[in-house]
Amino acid sequence: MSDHYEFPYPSKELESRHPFSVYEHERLSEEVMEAKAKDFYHKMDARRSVRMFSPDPVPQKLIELAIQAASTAPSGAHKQPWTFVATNDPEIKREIRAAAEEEEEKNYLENRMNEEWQEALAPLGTDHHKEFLQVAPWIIVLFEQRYETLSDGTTLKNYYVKESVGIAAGMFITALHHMGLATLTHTPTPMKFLNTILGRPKNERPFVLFPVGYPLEGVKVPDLNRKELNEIFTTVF
Ligand code: IYR
Repeated sequence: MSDHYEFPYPSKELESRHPFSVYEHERLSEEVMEAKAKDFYHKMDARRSVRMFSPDPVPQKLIELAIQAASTAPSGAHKQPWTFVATNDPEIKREIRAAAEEEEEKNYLENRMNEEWQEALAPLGTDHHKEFLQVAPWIIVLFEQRYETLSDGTTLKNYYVKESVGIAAGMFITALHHMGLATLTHTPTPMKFLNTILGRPKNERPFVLFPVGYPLEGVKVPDLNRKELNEIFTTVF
């Protein structure tokens, strides 16, 4: 098994102190791998962020499954430093919309986002109106846990929190798209109001907010192009 390794993992000593199991993995032929990879790429390339959702309800079970998929993300020291807070409560969604629009008015109308930033957003045509926060059946806020608080009140540090939560966010978006739902990565900055509205503790900081639902039928999206492989990829041999 480990002919190539002078220092096999786990060492006997390590395995005597911590549990390990054999990773089950089915090796596929390269043809099958390529077919699966192409399918997946095309599926992912069809994903778009949308800014108008249908009000049609989405069962909570589907949201839970996407969150379970997201929570399989790798994380620093396997701390899984995230909390997904979901609501479909009309009053809470209304409060979130009102608070988000208040912040966004400062961003857009009082130039808290500078001219260069607003110019970069011009092709997307975003503004301070965030109706989708009330129309989409679900709002899910992903909080990063900057540290962990134990029941005796002591705190434990988390590691690579932004990297870990960013990966989980990507997997959440992927899981939603895979099951046929749409979302938008929304950051109504500053987002501290989400702790108050959603009653989250002070070790948690909002990372990103996701309205989730079906896209509104006929919804339009900016006609954007994705970078070609040669613009984002290089090799070094
Ligand atoms: N948070 C604002 C502004 C915004 C910023 C970026 I960078 C975007 O890609 C899109 C929007 C908003 O949500 O409108």
